[in-house]
Amino acid sequence: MELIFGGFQNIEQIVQAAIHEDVDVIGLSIHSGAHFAYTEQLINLLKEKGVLDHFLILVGGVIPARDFQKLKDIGVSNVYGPGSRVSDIVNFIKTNVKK
Ligand code: B12
Repeated sequence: MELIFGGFQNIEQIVQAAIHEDVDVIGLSIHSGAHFAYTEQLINLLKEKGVLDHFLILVGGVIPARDFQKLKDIGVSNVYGPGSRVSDIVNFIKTNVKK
């Protein structure tokens, strides 16, 4: 896998980079408690551009377990909170990447 670490970009920059680099997965790492706001913004922008189907969307970081399903309901493929095993994340990506 090749990883493009975006650093601390805003959602517009992340979407622009994902489209430009033609990535398979967009992963957000959010520790601030603002996971709904950022994730909704990401999904809405991808929808607006008509490219939501192109990407597997993953969210990780300090996300309470009670929010996992709500994030999936708005379009996230999977959510990984603290203590997640990297091997599980890698396996999920390998199994679910869309191309
Ligand atoms: C280093 C650090 C930072 C660095 C991050 C630098 C960097 N480039 O990564 C900096 C200084 C930038 C930072 C900023 C902030 N931090 Co900070 N930070 C930490 C710290 C010390 C370590 C985090 C870490 O790397 N852990 C090691 C990794 C391996 O574990 P992890 O982050 O839990 O990740 C695992 C899973 O969550 C998951 N995962 C995480 N991200 C992703 C992404 C994807 C795509 C996937 C698939 C999986 C995944 O997989 C990992 C493996 O299991 C923690 C305290 C701690 N000991 O955890 C606080 C901590 C996470 N930070 C905290 C806070 C509050 C913040 C800020 C909100 C501070 C602020 N007011 O701005 C910001 C938020 C930044 C953001 N945009 O989300 C709190 C969160 C509290 C909460 N929400 O309940 C913590 C817990 C500290 C604390 N006890 O108060 N932080």
